[in-house]
Amino acid sequence: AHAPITVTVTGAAGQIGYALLFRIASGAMLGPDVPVKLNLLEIPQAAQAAEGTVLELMDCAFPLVAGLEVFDDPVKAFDGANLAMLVGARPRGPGMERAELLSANGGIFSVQGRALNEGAAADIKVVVVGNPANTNALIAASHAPDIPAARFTAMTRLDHDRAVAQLAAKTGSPVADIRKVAIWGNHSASQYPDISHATVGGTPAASLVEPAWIADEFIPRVAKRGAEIIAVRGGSSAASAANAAVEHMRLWVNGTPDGDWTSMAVPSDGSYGVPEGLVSSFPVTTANGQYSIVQGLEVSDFSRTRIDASVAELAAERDAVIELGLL
Ligand code: NAX
Repeated sequence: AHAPITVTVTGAAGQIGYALLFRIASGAMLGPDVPVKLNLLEIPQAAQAAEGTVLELMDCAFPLVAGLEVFDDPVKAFDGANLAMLVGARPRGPGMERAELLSANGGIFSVQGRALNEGAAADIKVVVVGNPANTNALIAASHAPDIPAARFTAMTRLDHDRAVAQLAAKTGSPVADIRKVAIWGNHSASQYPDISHATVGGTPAASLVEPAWIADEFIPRVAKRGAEIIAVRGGSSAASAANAAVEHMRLWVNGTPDGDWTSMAVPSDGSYGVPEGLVSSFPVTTANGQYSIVQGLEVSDFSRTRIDASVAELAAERDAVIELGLL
């Protein structure tokens, strides 16, 4: 039998946490043969609500659940963690300045980076979902000197899935026919959803749609989908974000299928002119628990401008957290 994998989920009592924990416990993330120990981290005020979720998880009688525990101490919650899903973050309140938001989250992610450094398992893999996700991942990595920075990633799979869904709807094709959509840059409205390498049933996507649709409808629709969900649903994306977090980790652990890739925000190695160290989204393939940035893609002038604009925003966020003393 497979040894249990310890998965720590932060923000466990939040709406994404509520959608995520049941998927992990059911085996959707690591497969039907892998038992999971779930460590739920919350702030003290929300620990009781997380205990309520634990009661419900018990009541599902999931055969794969090998442990369920709630913590309000990050050091204990990350002790022995193989996978860490950092969902909890400080939301942007009304009238909150960007520096305030970065500083509040810097406090959270520096503490969690140190706690991971102290006790996580040697094979720890981290995905940051809580916003500003890319920069939060950068902060956590910088406070975990003994963990390779490459293990700290941020989630852009929701943006990737949104792009796939929009392209499928536009071309009237099944989602399963779509390959090689990519998200570049920051998980923010500046992101660049790219279909220049994508195919639909083997045909280049760019030959099936008008350039104006790409520039004026597809890109802004995907980049601003979060706001659209809030406007229509009256709450921010939750189940779709949880699904994307499951997919991010599932693919990282189990590998991307032949002939396709996923999108992940990872510390740049300088590929495609993205300054080294910035946690920026790239198309990546994964195998044997490791990811590699897809190399050698042609970058058009159209793509270059958009990648550079989003990367400039990431560099500005990094400068702001350096100024706040968080790196
Ligand atoms: P909620 O406000 O419902 O839940 C957040 C939870 O985190 C709360 O229960 C809170 O008590 C907890 N929390 C806060 N600080 C914590 C800490 N230091 N340690 C442990 N837990 C802590 O938010 P939810 O809708 O679940 O969203 C969570 C985060 O995901 C937000 O930052 C949100 O902006 C971000 N998102 C990121 C997405 C992405 O694609 N990367 C998409 C969806 C989502 O908007």
